Parts: sequence; structure tokens; C-alpha cells
Amino acid sequence: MILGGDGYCGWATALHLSNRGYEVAIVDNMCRRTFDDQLGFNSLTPIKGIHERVRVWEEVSGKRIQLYVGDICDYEFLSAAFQAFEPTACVHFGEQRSAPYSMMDRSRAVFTQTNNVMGTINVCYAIKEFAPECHLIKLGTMGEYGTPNIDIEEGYITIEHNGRTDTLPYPKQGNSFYHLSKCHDSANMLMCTKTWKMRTTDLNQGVVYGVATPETMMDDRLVNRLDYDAVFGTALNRFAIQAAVGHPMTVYGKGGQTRGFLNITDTCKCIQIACDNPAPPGEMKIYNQFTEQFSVNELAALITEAGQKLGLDPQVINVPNPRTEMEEHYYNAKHSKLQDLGLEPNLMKESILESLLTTVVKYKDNVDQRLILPGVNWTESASVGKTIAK
Ligand code: NAD
Ligand code: USQ
Repeated sequence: MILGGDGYCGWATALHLSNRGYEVAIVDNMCRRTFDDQLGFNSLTPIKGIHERVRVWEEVSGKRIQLYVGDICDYEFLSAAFQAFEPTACVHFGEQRSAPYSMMDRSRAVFTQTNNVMGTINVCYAIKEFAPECHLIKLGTMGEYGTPNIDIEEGYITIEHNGRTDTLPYPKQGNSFYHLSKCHDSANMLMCTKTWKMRTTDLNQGVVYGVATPETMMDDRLVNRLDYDAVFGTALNRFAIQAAVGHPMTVYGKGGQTRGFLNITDTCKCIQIACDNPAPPGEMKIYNQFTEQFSVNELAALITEAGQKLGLDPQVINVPNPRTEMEEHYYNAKHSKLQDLGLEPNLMKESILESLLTTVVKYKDNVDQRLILPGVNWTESASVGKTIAK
């Protein structure tokens, strides 16, 4: 069962698993599409509605994906979906996932934490009540750890203090109401795992980039979403699209911010690995799900090099940083557990960047350049709603 299966990671993963013979159901309330409608945003790629997507997938692959349209915060709906599908694994992507969206104003901060934290608590109860053996695979984020001045471990750290030693959850320092919603989810999940002997895996994913997967390329109507606006667009994807339309790449502040990254094809592979290796009852496994780390300046340099080879002329602009975050810092995060379980990473080589750039050039006429510069400032987040367009 893929919660959030109409979204960027969820759609690619649903097709990946379905293509490999897993019986898949998508659960989604389409709120991501509503955010676009409310704010005047659009995916660069022309995505089809979820009903058509699932129909086309059956036509192309012969495989059926079941669909449950509803809100996981509505426990009655979620219970019915659980009882109808009887999942053995539940992959939870179904949250509001933009840090800038969560910092727009008070009501969006509250929505983000209510939607995310309440949804995850409901999922834990649905598993306890209707599918106690079901393995919960929950998407967390590398941003839960923040940017500490020490190495980041995979979930847990062993600390010696006043002569005693314990292995504890790694300290969390979320840097937006969104990232903090994931910290709260992790704490809630850990308690449920121990108390109800649930099987859970928390995947602290880095920033995902790319758009094509083998399955989405099987038919134009299966194309995945690709966000480029300053609220939902993420660093590398935005830089590729900015280069394609001749907009300077928007490096925030000094550009030394360093994060973990992974290709969308690796997101799918990691989820499959997690599904195939369920956690034992009562133990929450935590993996850092990314394959390489880069600073924002390094990303801009990579796109500059790849873009020039395709005849583009990528430029950089240092935009005043709208976020409150460190722009120069130590960053060394462990990420070996998924590779130990068999992940063969699809690293950011020239061919991958060229294929991403070629795809975005194909759709570049869909770009509304007014949506590129950031409009959400962390320090200016107001209690009065910033409702609708800028
Ligand atoms: P997305 O917004 O494209 O997809 C999320 C989907 O969940 C949407 O289709 C949305 O409609 C659905 N959803 C949200 N709240 C729901 C609810 N209450 N009930 C039912 N459906 C709901 O996001 P994404 O980029 O695919 O991210 C998926 C998950 O992975 C998120 O939890 C995100 O925090 C995490 N993640 C994403 C990235 C990234 O770079 N995209 C990186 C790290 C972690
Ligand atoms: N950045 C720029 N220019 C841009 C966009 C971003 O310099 O045009 C910088 C940001 O300031 C930040 C870094 O790039 O330092 C990453 O920002 P992002 O927007 O690419 O990613 P982020 O806000 O961290 O969120 C994304 C997803 C989120 C996921 C997270 C993984 O939206 O769902 O949880 O990546 S992580 O960053 O590891 O926490």
C-alpha cells in the first residue's frame, strides 16, 4: 500500500513495485494537486489525473494498481482501505513535504504538522487494529538531523556520559515546521513500535532529483511530476530547469549548504529493499537514504558543465537566502546500510544530468518564470495568512 502514491516519489515507486510483481494499491487525497491550484503552480511535465494514470498503466503493463482516493487523516476512510486491501507493507509518502510551504504562514505551519503527524498516528493505529504484521516503511528526511558539527550516524548514536553508555536516537534539529513534523513522526513511530511490537522502518531520505524511471518512460501519459517553483521545486531539479529556460541558477546565500542527494530511480530501489527486509517486531530500523552529498555551489557547477555540453549557457545568481540555515558547515552523514542490503546507486554522472536536461528542455515552454524566485522568507512567516498567489 503506497500512501501518497500520486506524488513525485510515490508514483515512480508504485510503478516500480507493480512492474516487479508486487500487488500495489495507491492511497492519496490529491492535496498536492490542490496546493498547485491554490498557489498558481504547475508541474513542468504534463501529468495526467490519477484515474487515467492507473488506467494507462494497466493498458501498457497488463498490471492493475488499486486506487483508494481519500485522506489518511480521516480514520474511517483509512480503516476501510486497510480492511479492503490488507497490506503486508505500507509505504508512507503521504505528507505535506515542502519546507517553504510550511513556513509561508501560521495556517500552513499548522496544516503541515497536523496533516503529517495526525496521518502517521492514524497509520500506526490502522496497522495495530487491522494488519498487525504489516511492515510500516515511513519516509523521513535527512533534514531531521540538521547540520551538526559532528558526523551524522544512521538513526542511532552510542554516547558515553558520566561513565555510563547507551545507544540513543541521534539528536534532531529540524529547520522548518515541515522538517520538524518528520522529527515528531519519528518519535511517535518509535514509541508505537516498542509498545505495540510493530515492524517499522524510518527512511531518512535526502533530496531527490531526476524525473524519468524505466516505468514512467513506457508511455508519455505515465510521466512523473517535476516541480520548479520556489516552494515545491528542489535544488538540482530547479537548477536544471532554470538552465533550460535561460534563468540564472538561484544559489541561496553563499551556497555552501551541503545535503545528501539521490536519483528518483534509487528512491524506488531503496523502497523495494526496505519492503524485502522487514524490521523484526518491536524494532524500528533507520536508514539514511541518499547516495552522494553535494553543496549547492557544487550542484550549480555540475549543471553548468552538463548544460554547456548541450549548447546551453547556465549562469549563477546568488539570491539573498530566504531560509535561516548555515551556509558554510561541516557535513558528513553515514549512508551505508541500504548499500549493505544490496543498493547499487545510480550516481550523478554526466549522462544522468544530460538526460535530465534533455527532458526539461523538451517541456521548457511550460515554465512560468515568475514562479522561480523565492517568495517565502523564514523570518517573515506571519500569523496572518499569505493566502493564494504572491
Ligand atoms: P509529493 O508532494 O509529490 O507527494 C506526496 C503525496 O502525498 C501527494 O500526492 C499528496 O497528495 C499526498 N498526501 C499528502 N497528505 C495526504 C493525506 N493526508 N492523505 C492522503 N494523501 C496525502 O511529495 P514527494 O516529493 O513525492 O515526497 C514523498 C515523501 O518523501 C514525503 O513524505 C517527503 O517528505 C519525503 N521526501 C521527499 C524528498 C524529495 O526530495 N522529494 C526528499 C526526502 C523525503
Ligand atoms: N536551495 C538553493 N537554491 C534553490 C533551492 C534550494 O540554494 O533554488 C538550497 C536551500 O537553501 C537548501 C538546499 O538547497 O539549503 C536544499 O533545499 P531544497 O529545496 O532542495 O530541499 P529541502 O527544502 O531541504 O527539501 C527537500 C524536499 C523535502 C525533503 C528534503 C530532504 O522538499 O521533502 O525532506 O529535500 S533533506 O534536504 O535532506 O532534508
